[in-house]
Amino acid sequence: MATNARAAICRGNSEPFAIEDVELAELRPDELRVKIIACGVCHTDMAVRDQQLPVPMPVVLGHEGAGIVEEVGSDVTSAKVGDRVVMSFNSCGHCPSCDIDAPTYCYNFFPENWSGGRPDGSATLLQKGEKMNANFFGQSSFATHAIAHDRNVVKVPDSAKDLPLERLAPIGCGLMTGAGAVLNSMKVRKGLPIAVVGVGTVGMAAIMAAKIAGADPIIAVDMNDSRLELAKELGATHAFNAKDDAMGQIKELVPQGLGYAFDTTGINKVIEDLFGLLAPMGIVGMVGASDPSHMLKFNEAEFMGGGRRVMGILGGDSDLKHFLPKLIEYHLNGQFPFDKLIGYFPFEEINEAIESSENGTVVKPVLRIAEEA
Ligand code: CXF
Ligand code: ZN
Repeated sequence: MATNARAAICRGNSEPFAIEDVELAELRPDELRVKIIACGVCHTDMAVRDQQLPVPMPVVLGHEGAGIVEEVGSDVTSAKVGDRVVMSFNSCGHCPSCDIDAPTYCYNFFPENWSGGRPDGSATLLQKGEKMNANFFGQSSFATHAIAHDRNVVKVPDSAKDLPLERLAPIGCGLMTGAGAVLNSMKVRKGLPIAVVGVGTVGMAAIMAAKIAGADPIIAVDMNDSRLELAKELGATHAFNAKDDAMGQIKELVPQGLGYAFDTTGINKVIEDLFGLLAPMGIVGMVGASDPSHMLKFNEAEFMGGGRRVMGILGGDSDLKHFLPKLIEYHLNGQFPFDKLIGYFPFEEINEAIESSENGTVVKPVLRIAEEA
């Protein structure tokens, strides 16, 4: 039996998101139906709206959903009916990357997450009986209900039973990307200096994780002074405004060079400058969305001679089933206070939530979609 739901439909950037009636398809054996309690808003949703990513439209976006499982297919093992879950990106489970628990580099990432339906082309969502593009990041959580998959659902651990789902919703995207880049990808070492350029959700998560790792100093760079203040609250030991020769200030502070430089801007000049500030064996980690035509230039002798590394990082190399519970534990211990980034909006105010992210007033907007009973 199809399930009726309400979903925010994106028809591009010439019109606002509109909340309309839709129907969910029947579950396949590896799928779950989740009643969505809350969903974070991410820049990737806006990139799709602006048609910078090849996702078919119109579409139901939203990929930071948290909710309660209402129904499970016969093969599902990750959660059962009534469980509280968070959702993240989907992966195929049978490619060379998934084989080594590196699902962010799934060979089938596009069909699993961005094709508008299941990899076989079938619809997870319909409107008036016609296919509606959905299954975005294996969920499409800007909706009252979503179909998710065994591989992209993580049950909230019992230790976090008192944490509201609306707070946990955003854990499966920018937060895990920034924290994972520091803890999993670059494996930041205690006592080494790190610079984080761009302190949106990803950069702030990187700063909190750098503090967990014991990096020192932890340098935040951004153009927004109030964000730099917040970065300091979350663990940055120094904060430089990019307008005030931040690269020069880093050089002065850390003359021996940076152990780690983490770029969230995707601007090639910034990445090249950061490369020039690396100590021997230093790593530049890159997560920023960049212009697809851009090329990077760096000195071959410095690259090879000092064993320096330039590292492209997707999703913080997160193996969801292990890493998301670990981040939740850090939060419970007070070491990952990401709630300081969140601003809440009712579902009906999805367009205002998006606006708040774009004008920089809220770091991480989260939509409240239903009350948690
Ligand atoms: C994603 C990219 C792929 C892995 C998880 C996070 N970014 C979403 O905005
Ligand atoms: Zn995202």
